[in-house]
Amino acid sequence: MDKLIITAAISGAATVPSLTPYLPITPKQIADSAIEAASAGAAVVHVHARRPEDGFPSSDPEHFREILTRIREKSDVVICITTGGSAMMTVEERAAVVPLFKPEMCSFNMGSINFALHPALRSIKEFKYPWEKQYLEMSKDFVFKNTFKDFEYLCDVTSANNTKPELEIYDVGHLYNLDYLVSEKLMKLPAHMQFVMGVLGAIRGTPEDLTYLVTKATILFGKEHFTWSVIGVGAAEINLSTMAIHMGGHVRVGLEDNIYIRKGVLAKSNAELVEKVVGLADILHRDVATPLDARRILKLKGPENVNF
Ligand code: KMH
Ligand code: ZN
Repeated sequence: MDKLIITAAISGAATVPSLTPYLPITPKQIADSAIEAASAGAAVVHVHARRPEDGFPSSDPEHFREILTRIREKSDVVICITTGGSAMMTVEERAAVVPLFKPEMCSFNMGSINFALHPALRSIKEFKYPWEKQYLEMSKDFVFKNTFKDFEYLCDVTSANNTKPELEIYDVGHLYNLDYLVSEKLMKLPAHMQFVMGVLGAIRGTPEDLTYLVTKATILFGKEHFTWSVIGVGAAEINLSTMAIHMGGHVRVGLEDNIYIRKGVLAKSNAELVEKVVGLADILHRDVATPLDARRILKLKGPENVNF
Protein backbone atom coordinates (compact mmCIF):
# COMPACT_ATOMS: atom_id res chain seq x y z
CA MET A 1 0.00 0.00 0.00
CA ASP A 2 1.24 3.51 -0.79
CA LYS A 3 1.83 5.96 2.00
CA LEU A 4 -1.29 7.94 2.93
CA ILE A 5 -1.67 11.33 1.24
CA ILE A 6 -3.59 13.70 3.46
CA THR A 7 -5.04 16.71 1.67
CA ALA A 8 -6.22 19.65 3.74
CA ALA A 9 -8.96 21.75 2.14
CA ILE A 10 -8.44 25.01 3.96
CA SER A 11 -11.41 27.31 3.46
CA GLY A 12 -13.54 26.41 0.41
CA ALA A 13 -16.65 28.22 -0.76
CA ALA A 14 -19.49 26.22 0.80
CA THR A 15 -18.72 26.87 4.47
CA VAL A 16 -20.10 30.32 5.32
CA PRO A 17 -18.31 32.34 8.02
CA SER A 18 -21.31 32.29 10.38
CA LEU A 19 -21.02 28.51 10.73
CA THR A 20 -17.67 28.66 12.52
CA PRO A 21 -15.42 31.38 13.91
CA TYR A 22 -12.39 29.24 12.97
CA LEU A 23 -12.76 29.58 9.18
CA PRO A 24 -9.68 31.28 7.64
CA ILE A 25 -10.76 34.17 5.45
CA THR A 26 -8.00 36.61 4.53
CA PRO A 27 -5.15 35.47 2.26
CA LYS A 28 -2.80 35.54 5.26
CA GLN A 29 -5.17 33.49 7.42
CA ILE A 30 -5.66 30.95 4.60
CA ALA A 31 -1.90 30.67 4.00
CA ASP A 32 -1.09 30.39 7.72
CA SER A 33 -3.72 27.71 8.16
CA ALA A 34 -2.34 25.79 5.15
CA ILE A 35 1.21 25.96 6.52
CA GLU A 36 -0.02 24.73 9.91
CA ALA A 37 -1.95 21.88 8.27
CA ALA A 38 1.19 20.90 6.34
CA SER A 39 3.22 20.85 9.56
CA ALA A 40 0.56 18.58 11.06
CA GLY A 41 0.94 16.06 8.23
CA ALA A 42 -0.91 17.28 5.14
CA ALA A 43 1.07 16.61 1.95
CA VAL A 44 -1.35 18.59 -0.22
CA VAL A 45 -3.37 21.73 0.47
CA HIS A 46 -6.46 22.54 -1.59
CA VAL A 47 -7.02 26.28 -1.68
CA HIS A 48 -9.80 28.71 -2.48
CA ALA A 49 -9.68 32.47 -1.93
CA ARG A 50 -12.15 34.70 -0.14
CA ARG A 51 -12.72 38.46 -0.05
CA PRO A 52 -10.83 39.60 3.03
CA GLU A 53 -13.51 42.12 3.98
CA ASP A 54 -16.49 39.75 4.21
CA GLY A 55 -15.41 36.16 3.40
CA PHE A 56 -17.33 35.94 0.10
CA PRO A 57 -15.70 33.41 -2.32
CA SER A 58 -13.21 35.31 -4.46
CA SER A 59 -11.80 34.72 -7.93
CA ASP A 60 -9.42 37.68 -7.70
CA PRO A 61 -6.00 36.47 -8.91
CA GLU A 62 -4.29 38.83 -6.44
CA HIS A 63 -5.98 37.07 -3.52
CA PHE A 64 -4.73 33.74 -4.90
CA ARG A 65 -1.26 35.13 -5.56
CA GLU A 66 -0.88 36.27 -1.96
CA ILE A 67 -2.03 32.88 -0.64
CA LEU A 68 0.28 30.92 -2.96
CA THR A 69 3.40 33.00 -2.38
CA ARG A 70 2.93 33.04 1.40
CA ILE A 71 2.58 29.24 1.48
CA ARG A 72 5.62 28.72 -0.77
CA GLU A 73 7.79 30.96 1.36
CA LYS A 74 7.36 28.66 4.35
CA SER A 75 6.42 25.19 3.09
CA ASP A 76 7.10 22.62 0.36
CA VAL A 77 3.52 21.30 0.56
CA VAL A 78 1.84 20.49 -2.78
CA ILE A 79 -0.65 23.22 -3.66
CA CYS A 80 -3.88 22.33 -5.44
CA ILE A 81 -5.87 25.37 -6.59
CA THR A 82 -9.63 25.21 -7.00
CA THR A 83 -11.25 25.71 -10.39
CA GLY A 84 -14.66 25.39 -8.68
CA GLY A 85 -15.26 29.16 -8.63
CA SER A 86 -18.71 30.42 -7.78
CA ALA A 87 -22.22 30.38 -9.21
CA MET A 88 -21.84 33.39 -11.48
CA MET A 89 -18.53 32.46 -13.12
CA THR A 90 -17.85 30.93 -16.56
CA VAL A 91 -15.48 27.97 -16.87
CA GLU A 92 -12.86 30.28 -18.40
CA GLU A 93 -13.02 32.54 -15.34
CA ARG A 94 -12.95 29.56 -12.98
CA ALA A 95 -9.92 28.04 -14.69
CA ALA A 96 -7.95 31.28 -15.15
CA VAL A 97 -5.77 30.40 -12.14
CA VAL A 98 -4.27 27.46 -14.07
CA PRO A 99 -2.50 29.27 -16.95
CA LEU A 100 -1.69 32.12 -14.59
CA PHE A 101 -0.03 30.15 -11.79
CA LYS A 102 0.65 26.80 -13.50
CA PRO A 103 0.11 24.87 -10.23
CA GLU A 104 1.11 21.26 -9.68
CA MET A 105 -2.56 20.37 -9.13
CA CYS A 106 -6.00 21.92 -9.63
CA SER A 107 -9.52 20.72 -8.97
CA PHE A 108 -11.54 19.38 -11.91
CA ASN A 109 -15.23 18.82 -11.21
CA MET A 110 -16.41 15.72 -13.06
CA GLY A 111 -20.12 16.47 -13.41
CA SER A 112 -23.06 18.77 -12.75
CA ILE A 113 -25.06 18.58 -9.54
CA ASN A 114 -27.62 20.62 -7.62
CA PHE A 115 -25.06 21.64 -4.98
CA ALA A 116 -27.54 22.30 -2.19
CA LEU A 117 -26.40 24.02 0.99
CA HIS A 118 -29.73 25.33 2.30
CA PRO A 119 -30.04 22.87 5.24
CA ALA A 120 -27.17 24.82 6.86
CA LEU A 121 -29.65 27.69 7.36
CA ARG A 122 -31.15 25.75 10.26
CA SER A 123 -27.99 25.93 12.32
CA ILE A 124 -27.33 29.67 11.96
CA LYS A 125 -29.06 32.01 14.41
CA GLU A 126 -27.21 35.17 13.51
CA PHE A 127 -25.49 36.02 10.22
CA LYS A 128 -22.09 37.68 10.33
CA TYR A 129 -22.29 39.04 6.76
CA PRO A 130 -25.33 40.09 4.66
CA TRP A 131 -24.54 37.80 1.65
CA GLU A 132 -24.59 34.51 3.55
CA LYS A 133 -28.36 33.97 3.97
CA GLN A 134 -29.19 34.47 0.30
CA TYR A 135 -26.15 32.42 -0.75
CA LEU A 136 -27.42 29.41 1.20
CA GLU A 137 -31.06 29.95 0.15
CA MET A 138 -30.29 30.23 -3.57
CA SER A 139 -28.29 26.97 -3.51
CA LYS A 140 -31.63 25.11 -3.42
CA ASP A 141 -31.99 26.09 -7.07
CA PHE A 142 -28.29 26.14 -8.01
CA VAL A 143 -26.89 23.77 -10.57
CA PHE A 144 -23.11 23.52 -10.29
CA LYS A 145 -22.53 23.32 -14.02
CA ASN A 146 -19.76 21.07 -15.31
CA THR A 147 -20.71 20.04 -18.83
CA PHE A 148 -18.79 18.13 -21.50
CA LYS A 149 -17.95 21.47 -23.10
CA ASP A 150 -16.52 22.63 -19.77
CA PHE A 151 -14.55 19.37 -19.45
CA GLU A 152 -12.97 19.87 -22.85
CA TYR A 153 -11.83 23.34 -21.88
CA LEU A 154 -10.38 22.13 -18.57
CA CYS A 155 -8.68 19.15 -20.24
CA ASP A 156 -6.92 21.56 -22.61
CA VAL A 157 -5.89 23.95 -19.87
CA THR A 158 -4.63 21.27 -17.45
CA SER A 159 -2.67 19.40 -20.09
CA ALA A 160 -1.16 22.60 -21.56
CA ASN A 161 0.16 23.52 -18.11
CA ASN A 162 1.04 19.99 -16.97
CA THR A 163 -1.25 20.48 -13.97
CA LYS A 164 -2.58 17.26 -12.44
CA PRO A 165 -6.34 17.33 -11.99
CA GLU A 166 -7.87 16.45 -8.63
CA LEU A 167 -10.96 14.86 -10.19
CA GLU A 168 -13.90 15.68 -7.94
CA ILE A 169 -16.38 12.83 -8.33
CA TYR A 170 -19.70 13.53 -6.63
CA ASP A 171 -21.62 10.55 -7.99
CA VAL A 172 -21.27 7.32 -9.91
CA GLY A 173 -22.19 8.88 -13.26
CA HIS A 174 -19.14 11.13 -12.95
CA LEU A 175 -16.94 8.03 -13.32
CA TYR A 176 -18.64 7.39 -16.64
CA ASN A 177 -18.01 11.01 -17.65
CA LEU A 178 -14.33 10.42 -16.93
CA ASP A 179 -14.39 7.16 -18.86
CA TYR A 180 -15.70 9.07 -21.87
CA LEU A 181 -12.91 11.66 -21.62
CA VAL A 182 -10.31 8.90 -21.37
CA SER A 183 -11.76 7.02 -24.34
CA GLU A 184 -11.75 10.22 -26.41
CA LYS A 185 -8.10 10.75 -25.39
CA LEU A 186 -8.97 14.07 -23.80
CA MET A 187 -7.78 12.93 -20.38
CA LYS A 188 -4.68 10.89 -19.65
CA LEU A 189 -4.31 8.15 -17.06
CA PRO A 190 -3.26 7.65 -14.28
CA ALA A 191 -6.04 9.76 -12.82
CA HIS A 192 -6.32 11.03 -9.28
CA MET A 193 -9.92 10.79 -8.11
CA GLN A 194 -11.38 12.61 -5.15
CA PHE A 195 -14.67 10.96 -4.16
CA VAL A 196 -16.83 13.74 -2.74
CA MET A 197 -19.45 12.08 -0.57
CA GLY A 198 -22.25 13.70 1.37
CA VAL A 199 -23.19 16.78 -0.66
CA LEU A 200 -26.97 17.14 -0.79
CA GLY A 201 -27.77 16.63 -4.48
CA ALA A 202 -25.26 13.79 -4.98
CA ILE A 203 -24.07 10.52 -3.45
CA ARG A 204 -24.18 10.09 0.35
CA GLY A 205 -21.29 9.22 2.60
CA THR A 206 -22.19 5.63 3.35
CA PRO A 207 -19.70 2.74 3.51
CA GLU A 208 -21.44 0.84 0.70
CA ASP A 209 -21.37 3.90 -1.56
CA LEU A 210 -17.62 4.29 -1.08
CA THR A 211 -17.07 0.60 -1.75
CA TYR A 212 -19.16 0.90 -4.89
CA LEU A 213 -17.26 3.94 -6.22
CA VAL A 214 -13.91 2.23 -5.71
CA THR A 215 -15.17 -1.00 -7.28
CA LYS A 216 -16.66 0.81 -10.27
CA ALA A 217 -13.50 2.86 -10.82
CA THR A 218 -11.43 -0.32 -10.68
CA ILE A 219 -13.65 -2.03 -13.25
CA LEU A 220 -13.59 0.96 -15.58
CA PHE A 221 -9.92 1.94 -15.37
CA GLY A 222 -7.95 -0.91 -13.74
CA LYS A 223 -6.44 -0.41 -10.30
CA GLU A 224 -2.97 0.49 -11.57
CA HIS A 225 -4.38 3.40 -13.59
CA PHE A 226 -5.75 5.57 -10.81
CA THR A 227 -5.25 6.76 -7.25
CA TRP A 228 -8.21 7.77 -5.12
CA SER A 229 -8.99 9.81 -2.07
CA VAL A 230 -12.20 10.54 -0.21
CA ILE A 231 -13.90 13.64 1.17
CA GLY A 232 -16.63 12.86 3.67
CA VAL A 233 -18.62 16.08 3.61
CA GLY A 234 -19.93 16.91 7.09
CA ALA A 235 -20.55 14.13 9.59
CA ALA A 236 -19.12 11.38 7.38
CA GLU A 237 -15.61 12.86 7.25
CA ILE A 238 -13.82 10.83 9.91
CA ASN A 239 -15.68 7.57 9.25
CA LEU A 240 -14.92 7.62 5.52
CA SER A 241 -11.33 8.66 6.22
CA THR A 242 -10.94 5.54 8.35
CA MET A 243 -12.32 3.37 5.56
CA ALA A 244 -10.02 4.93 2.99
CA ILE A 245 -6.92 4.48 5.16
CA HIS A 246 -7.80 0.80 5.50
CA MET A 247 -8.67 0.33 1.82
CA GLY A 248 -5.51 1.91 0.40
CA GLY A 249 -7.11 5.18 -0.63
CA HIS A 250 -6.11 8.67 0.45
CA VAL A 251 -7.94 11.23 2.56
CA ARG A 252 -9.03 14.86 2.32
CA VAL A 253 -10.18 16.73 5.40
CA GLY A 254 -10.54 20.41 6.24
CA LEU A 255 -12.89 23.23 7.11
CA GLU A 256 -13.93 23.49 3.44
CA ASP A 257 -16.00 20.33 3.84
CA ASN A 258 -16.44 19.70 7.57
CA ILE A 259 -16.25 22.01 10.57
CA TYR A 260 -16.49 19.44 13.39
CA ILE A 261 -13.69 17.55 15.11
CA ARG A 262 -16.24 15.35 16.86
CA LYS A 263 -20.01 15.37 17.22
CA GLY A 264 -21.10 18.87 18.22
CA VAL A 265 -17.53 20.16 18.75
CA LEU A 266 -16.12 22.64 16.25
CA ALA A 267 -12.61 21.98 14.92
CA LYS A 268 -10.39 24.89 15.97
CA SER A 269 -8.17 24.60 12.91
CA ASN A 270 -7.44 22.61 9.78
CA ALA A 271 -4.36 21.24 11.53
CA GLU A 272 -6.57 19.71 14.22
CA LEU A 273 -8.48 17.74 11.56
CA VAL A 274 -5.22 16.65 9.91
CA GLU A 275 -3.82 15.51 13.29
CA LYS A 276 -6.89 13.37 13.81
CA VAL A 277 -6.26 11.57 10.51
CA VAL A 278 -2.56 11.16 11.33
CA GLY A 279 -3.69 9.46 14.56
CA LEU A 280 -6.04 7.15 12.66
CA ALA A 281 -3.27 6.26 10.22
CA ASP A 282 -1.05 5.36 13.15
CA ILE A 283 -3.73 3.11 14.66
CA LEU A 284 -4.21 1.42 11.28
CA HIS A 285 -0.44 1.06 10.64
CA ARG A 286 -0.34 3.23 7.53
CA ASP A 287 2.57 5.62 7.00
CA VAL A 288 1.76 9.21 6.15
CA ALA A 289 3.16 10.69 2.93
CA THR A 290 5.40 13.75 2.90
CA PRO A 291 4.95 16.27 0.06
CA LEU A 292 7.87 14.54 -1.70
CA ASP A 293 6.11 11.16 -1.40
CA ALA A 294 2.89 12.71 -2.72
CA ARG A 295 4.73 14.13 -5.75
CA ARG A 296 6.06 10.67 -6.53
CA ILE A 297 2.75 8.84 -5.95
CA LEU A 298 0.71 11.35 -7.96
CA LYS A 299 3.42 11.88 -10.61
CA LEU A 300 3.48 15.65 -10.25
CA LYS A 301 5.72 18.00 -12.21
CA GLY A 302 7.40 19.48 -9.11
CA PRO A 303 7.35 22.88 -7.41
CA GLU A 304 10.13 24.24 -9.63
CA ASN A 305 7.67 24.27 -12.52
CA VAL A 306 4.94 26.44 -11.06
CA ASN A 307 4.53 30.15 -11.72
CA PHE A 308 4.32 31.79 -8.32
N1 KMH B 1 -15.84 21.39 -1.41
C1 KMH B 1 -16.02 20.31 -2.32
C2 KMH B 1 -17.27 19.57 -1.97
C3 KMH B 1 -13.64 22.64 -6.10
O1 KMH B 1 -12.92 23.25 -5.34
O2 KMH B 1 -13.48 22.63 -7.32
C4 KMH B 1 -16.03 20.81 -3.70
C5 KMH B 1 -14.74 21.34 -4.23
C6 KMH B 1 -14.85 21.89 -5.59
O3 KMH B 1 -13.68 21.24 -3.63
ZN1 ZN C 1 -12.67 23.14 -3.23
